[in-house]
Formats: sequence, C-alpha cells, structure tokens
Amino acid sequence: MKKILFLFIASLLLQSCDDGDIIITSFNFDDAELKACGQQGNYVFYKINPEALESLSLKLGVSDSLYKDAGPKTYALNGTTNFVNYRTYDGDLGASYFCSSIPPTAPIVTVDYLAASGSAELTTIFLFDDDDGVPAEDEFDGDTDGDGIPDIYDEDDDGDNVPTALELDIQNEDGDDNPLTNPLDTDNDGVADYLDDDDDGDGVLTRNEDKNMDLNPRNDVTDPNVGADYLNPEVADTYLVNEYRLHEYTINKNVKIVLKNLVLVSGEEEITQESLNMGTIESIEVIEKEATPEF
Ligand SMILES: [Ca+2]
Ligand SMILES: [Ca+2]
Ligand SMILES: [Ca+2]
Ligand SMILES: [Ca+2]
Repeated sequence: MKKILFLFIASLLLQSCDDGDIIITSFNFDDAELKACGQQGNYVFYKINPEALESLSLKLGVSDSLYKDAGPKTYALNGTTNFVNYRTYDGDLGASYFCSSIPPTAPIVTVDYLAASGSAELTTIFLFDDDDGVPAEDEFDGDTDGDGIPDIYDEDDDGDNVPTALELDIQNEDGDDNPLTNPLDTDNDGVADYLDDDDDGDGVLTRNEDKNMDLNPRNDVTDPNVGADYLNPEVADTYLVNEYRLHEYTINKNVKIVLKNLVLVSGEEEITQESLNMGTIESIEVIEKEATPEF
C-alpha cells in the first residue's frame, strides 16, 4: 500500500501524476468552521472547505448523550458506525449537504477516503453564567455566601436575597458602563453591597429586613424618602428569614474534537495523521438551570 505524507500547511493541492494517482500533498481546514447535526445514534460533525471543494466529516453512531458531562470522551473509529471521511467533490456543497435526511445526489464525490481506525476524542467544556452583571473573570473565585453555588454562577453572591445585578452601580452614575467601578456601598464599610450581607450596616442582615417575608427585601419600605429598609440604617427591625430565593443560571457547553491516530484509506492509498484538531463548537448545548440553595 502506498503511503502518502500528509502535510497540513497550505490549502489543498491536488496533483495528477503520470500514472493517474491523485496525491494530496497538503490541506488545510483551519479556516473552515466545525459544524454539527444529528442526534443520539447519529451524530455528524463536519468541516467544508469551499475553496478546494473538500470536506472532512466524522460520524458517530453512538447512543450516548455526548455533552451530558464535562470532560473528555473517546470513541474508536470502526469504519461502520463510527468513521471519518475526507472527500473532494466536483462542485459546491450546499449548506444542508451533511444534514439532510435524503442523501444529496449532487455534487459528485470525486475522491473518498475512509478512516476505519484511530479514535475521536470529544472534550465538553461547561461554561457557567449567572448573568448578574459581574463578568465571569471578575467574580470572586469562591462561594461568598456558602450556599453551595460558587460566585461565578451565583446570581445573589452575598445570599441576602437581593440579586447581585441590583446591588451594583445599576444607575451607571459614573457613566463608564462598568458595574464594577464604584459599585454601591451603602454603608461605606469598604465592602460593596453585592458582597455585603448587611448593606446599611445597622446590624440586621439584609435578608432579615424583609417585613413581609416574601424573600424580597426590596419591597419593604418604611420611609420612601430613604428607600427600602435594608438600605435604611434608621430602621433595624428583624424578621427571621432562613430561606434563599430561587436562583437561575445558564450552562453553555462547548465541544472540542481531536482525531487521533487517523488512518484514512482510499483504494491503494493511505493517509495517516497522528493528531488532527477538528476544532471547537461553541454553545452546542445550552442548559437553563433553576435551583433554590438549601439554607
Ligand atoms: Ca454562593
Ligand atoms: Ca455571581
Ligand atoms: Ca448585599
Ligand atoms: Ca441591615
């Protein structure tokens, strides 16, 4: 079997030799976006390089829920249910070429390599977001209120039942559109309100300045000229609230695919590649979560 050196350096270059063999001397899918379709039992990942009329595709006929857990999963390529194809065509591939239920009749495949060995490694990365106005990189790397939800996806970081988004400089009074500069610090104790569980410094926890005990201290107002009781140090009545409000957050899942020990075969010809990064698909799955932390 003829071995062909596979170089990933430039765009595809096909050379017709005297004996008619087509030799692939180089190719590059780096600029092509990794896409996906299908579902459990029939996952398809593909890249199309329109300039060279070529595609690289991975089919996984597995019943796993691929993105359920964070971390890597490895699937062996067996040539029947799990396989990789490198193909060239005689015309442009439409957007739905890989995802239509009826296989398209055009364009025609001119070169078809099949990988029946090697493996596909999928790594799922979970990105948590609480959309609380504090950028993920600026959140405290820990759990301020100890409610079991780390600050990075806790929409009420100090656990005072006033959402973080409403404890920043929500009026944007400094005009810089950055909620973290000059964040509200009602009692001027050096701890910003969104991390301060006694915002007015009157010795009563904000969570317990909730007269109607509806888990919302913002609607308990004794003196409308000052504002809610939790921001009014002159009002220091305690209503024992030992409950957290409902929390919501989002998990954005990204998947990265790397092909390992790939052996692509077309007739007499064989292409090997030790490691081929197919790329990453962002937000392949987005999960909206709701949880009420245990007090
Ligand atoms: Ca927390
Ligand atoms: Ca947070
Ligand atoms: Ca607070
Ligand atoms: Ca207070």
